[in-house]
Amino acid sequence: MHRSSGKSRNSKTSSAPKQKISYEKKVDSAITEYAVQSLNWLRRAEFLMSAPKLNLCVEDTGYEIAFAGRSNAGKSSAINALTNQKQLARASKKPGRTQMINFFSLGNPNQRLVDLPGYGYAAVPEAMKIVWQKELENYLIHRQSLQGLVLLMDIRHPLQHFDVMMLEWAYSRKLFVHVLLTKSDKLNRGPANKALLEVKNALKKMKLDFSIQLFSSLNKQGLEELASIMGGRLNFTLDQNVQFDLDAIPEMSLEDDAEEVDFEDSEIENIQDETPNEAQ
Ligand SMILES: Nc1nc2c(ncn2[C@@H]2O[C@H](COP(=O)(O)OP(=O)(O)OP(=O)(O)O)[C@@H](O)[C@H]2O)c(=O)[nH]1
Ligand SMILES: [Mg+2]
Repeated sequence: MHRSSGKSRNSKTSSAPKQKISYEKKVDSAITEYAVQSLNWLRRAEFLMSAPKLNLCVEDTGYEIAFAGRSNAGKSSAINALTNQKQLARASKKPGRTQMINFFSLGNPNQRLVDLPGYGYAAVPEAMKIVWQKELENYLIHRQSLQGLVLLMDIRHPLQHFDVMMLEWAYSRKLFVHVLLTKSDKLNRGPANKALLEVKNALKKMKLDFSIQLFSSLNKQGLEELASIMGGRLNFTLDQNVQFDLDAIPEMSLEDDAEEVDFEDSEIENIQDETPNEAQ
């Protein structure tokens, strides 16, 4: 049962973050017991394996949700925020960091998060891009355990060409899509809500099975909402024996050195690929 606490986290977070944030931390007005327990469950995440292609992925059983989006959209950071682990997925200022399909188990190998390589990273040689696109397509079309996608788009650059392509793939497979407008900390509340409404209206026209929210790995806006969606889609069931405890919500923490360098699209085109060719 999802039960609202009706409590605000304002009091809890006032002592909060290490890093400089020039805006007020945005807090969901009501946090459900289900969200809290989902967050605690997600903290169990462990790296399972990396695969360069579909036929080398973990066994296609159980449930998984894949995080997809343009390079630098914040996929790896979102997985780290969600699991409250600083380096579970490797995040980087340098676009193109994630180069494999990375699987994370949630206490059980049949419930997984998947960090996909970002698309739209122009510094990758054309031939490699084509191979990657094919692998991504293979994964999205054939993966039976895939329950849905979390599609991440930088709130300042939503619905780019590849994002629309992902949405079309999702639609063709009747996959559920949960959209995160990421880096919401970069905009004030008014412009952020305006962007949310605009993207929502555009998606409605695509007749998708979707939901959408604002998200920030930096100030943790939308974390509980995302955790609830993950729990629901990955078949996480509420443990009625566990006491609902608001203090059990993971505290936010982002190291000072995680400060972001922004890459505008044109800059992404020009960055040389210095990323080592290793897992993740
Ligand atoms: N301000 C801000 N910066 C963020 C946020 N999320 C991620 N970043 C920064 O954006 C950059 C890219 O983040 P990643 O999580 O590595 O992005 P990615 O989508 O996994 O990138 P690829 O692996 O290249 O596909 C890093 O410098 C992060 O610190 C956020 O919510 N707010
Ligand atoms: Mg990544």
